[in-house]
Amino acid sequence: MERLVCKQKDCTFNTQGICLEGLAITDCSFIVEEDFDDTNDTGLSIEELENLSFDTEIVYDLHKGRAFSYDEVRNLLKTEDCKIIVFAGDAESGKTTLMASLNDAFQHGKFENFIFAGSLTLPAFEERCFNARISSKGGKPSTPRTRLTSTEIFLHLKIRDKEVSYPPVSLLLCDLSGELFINSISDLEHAKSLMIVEKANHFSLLLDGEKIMDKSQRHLLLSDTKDIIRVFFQIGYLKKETPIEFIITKWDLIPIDKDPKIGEYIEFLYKDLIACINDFTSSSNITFVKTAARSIGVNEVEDGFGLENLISLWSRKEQSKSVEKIEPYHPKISALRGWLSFGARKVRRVL
Ligand SMILES: Nc1nc2c(ncn2[C@@H]2O[C@H](COP(=O)(O)OP(=O)(O)OP(=O)(O)O)[C@@H](O)[C@H]2O)c(=O)[nH]1
Ligand SMILES: [Mg+2]
Repeated sequence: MERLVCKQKDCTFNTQGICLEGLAITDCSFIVEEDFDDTNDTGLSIEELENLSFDTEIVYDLHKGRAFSYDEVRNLLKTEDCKIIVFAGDAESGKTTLMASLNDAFQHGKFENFIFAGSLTLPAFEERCFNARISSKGGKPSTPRTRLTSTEIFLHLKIRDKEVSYPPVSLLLCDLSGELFINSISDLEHAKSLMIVEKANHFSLLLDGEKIMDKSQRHLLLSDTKDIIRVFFQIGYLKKETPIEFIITKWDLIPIDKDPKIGEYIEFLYKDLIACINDFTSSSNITFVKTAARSIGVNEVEDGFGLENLISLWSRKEQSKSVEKIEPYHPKISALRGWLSFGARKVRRVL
């Protein structure tokens, strides 16, 4: 018997029937006919299979679409080249909502230049969107807080340009609790346990738009953001070449047209953040993006505003990282350290 196989390394044709280059079977020179043994993947003939008795319990370990853990990601990266996007920023700055909204936007065809090319963690995306959708019917949308000790933190999203001129790009979106980053500020050992930052192809630092609007909170937001940058440069996890995005979230809550002073403050914020990075490197790999992943419809900002700019940034061709040494942080130890450093920060602020 004969079957069609693709000879190109890592092509998804053999596993999913989809040509990596987006070509028709007849147009792809890598797809060839090959002799095929009529026994099957089990190595048994049809007759032997029919006579099998099922006394023995066979357990197959299929991935059910949960977010990936570190170990699972290590395995995945052996077969699929993925870009790791680490989302950092204060608790409730909108990290999880932004990730979930990316998938939502793809499902609703909201992007002009990109299409959805698959995900191994669709249920995990759905789980994160569910509460926001339910509560948005009754008023303000709300995403459940990410647990400090969560170990299943990677969401997988494969994207492609609409013209299918380039191969798809796989993204691993890292959904950590904001407290882990805040705790890193006052505890270097804790910061070092977030080794995934060193492996990031992109470090996306979120700035909460709601806090930018609140004069009593904006100063602390800026100083915390600069401290996060400093700590990860100091321990060498952020490097000259690491692309850094500053993402202002909840742009729908910022009435930029009504108050010119806000525009001036945002200009100042940008300059201050660039100056902070320039203390460590003269990198030009810094981008500012404004987003409203889940707009509540004020200030005429639509849902999903700015997300395409992010997709466009992440889909650029760059060197991907070696995956051998991805290590998890240790949730239990980190949680304990977190509480201790949280206490220390409170004291620091009171003083
Ligand atoms: N108005 C508005 N609210 C938003 C937007 N994005 C997120 N939010 C709200 O901000 C709150 C916090 O969002 P999360 O995504 O849970 O924040 P997080 O950074 O993941 O928080 P932690 O998991 O605690 O670190 C939720 O109630 C969201 O509904 C937005 O674009 N506009
Ligand atoms: Mg979260």
